[in-house]
Amino acid sequence: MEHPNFTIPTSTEDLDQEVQELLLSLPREEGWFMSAKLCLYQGFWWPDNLLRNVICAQRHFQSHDQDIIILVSFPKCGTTWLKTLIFSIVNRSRYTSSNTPLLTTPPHKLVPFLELDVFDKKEPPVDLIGTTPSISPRLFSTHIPYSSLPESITKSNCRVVYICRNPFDVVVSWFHFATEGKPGKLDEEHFDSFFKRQVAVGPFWDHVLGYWKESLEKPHKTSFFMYEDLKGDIVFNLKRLAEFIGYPFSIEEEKRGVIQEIADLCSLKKLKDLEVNKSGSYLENYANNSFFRKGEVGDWANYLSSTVMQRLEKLMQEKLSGSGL
Ligand code: PAP
Repeated sequence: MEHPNFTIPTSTEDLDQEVQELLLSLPREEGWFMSAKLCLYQGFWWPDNLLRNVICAQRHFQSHDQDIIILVSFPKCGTTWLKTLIFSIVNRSRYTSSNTPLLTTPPHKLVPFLELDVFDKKEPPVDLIGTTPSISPRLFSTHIPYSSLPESITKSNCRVVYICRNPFDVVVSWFHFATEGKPGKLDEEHFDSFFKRQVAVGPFWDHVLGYWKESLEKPHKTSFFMYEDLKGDIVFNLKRLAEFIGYPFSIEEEKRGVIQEIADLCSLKKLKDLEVNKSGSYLENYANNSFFRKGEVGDWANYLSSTVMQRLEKLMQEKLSGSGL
């Protein structure tokens, strides 16, 4: 397969200097459950330490019509799950469920984040984004909001898959992720502050609505999935997903139960019990097992009184009003 010629930076020292200067000029705040400060860049709150990578991705990432599928999410909306599903769909003729790399490699390593993995390096990995990437099709993920995506993604024909989740379950999930191993109890104030304070890659509503609108305007380019829908009918949604990314299941595959096999392989229970996901850590900071918890829909109801629940539901309706979401 031919790949376009594109330049990747041999060194990003100039960019580092530029970002340091930019950081001084941007609004900065303490973030919700973040140890790093957040800065407001293009309308969204980014941890200081990721801004450079986002800018580097915006300037240097080149997508290619056929071979890239970009998986986008607000954190804690089902990123890890979607990575395993897309990886399995795309590679189903290469691997079976007994030899898939998913059994031995954490999902985040198989589908790297642009801003956390690919452009985190001083010299971005040439095997992945150089002129002749060793992997095809390339699969990437990102938390970058639509309006800040590298132009090459929005202008090319590569597919964008977005996964969204009920924000109240996102709060629960994020709380447990952030307080892992530390004392703390999730209370109603945490929910309030998630919507009032600065949250990494937030505001949540703007993130979701940016991709929602895009999926309505260009359904062939961006497809919008809900975590809850995947939970409700995984087979139906896997078919939809496979079709959208250009790897539809054949009737013969359906009959052989290939879809259900992928669903089972990527189930929370299966992934959580794998040794590779039980131990070790992703990017040093995050234990691999912290990406696999309960995976329940509606867990938030266990933490909220009906009064607060009603108030937050009203807030959600206001924020999403008129969007059709
Ligand atoms: P990230 O954006 O930081 O990568 P992400 O994977 O989106 O995190 O979110 C983790 C959530 O997805 C966890 O939800 P919980 O805290 O409510 O339990 C995690 O359990 C859930 N999750 C991970 N893998 C799966 C899966 N295979 N099926 C369903 N849910 C999953």
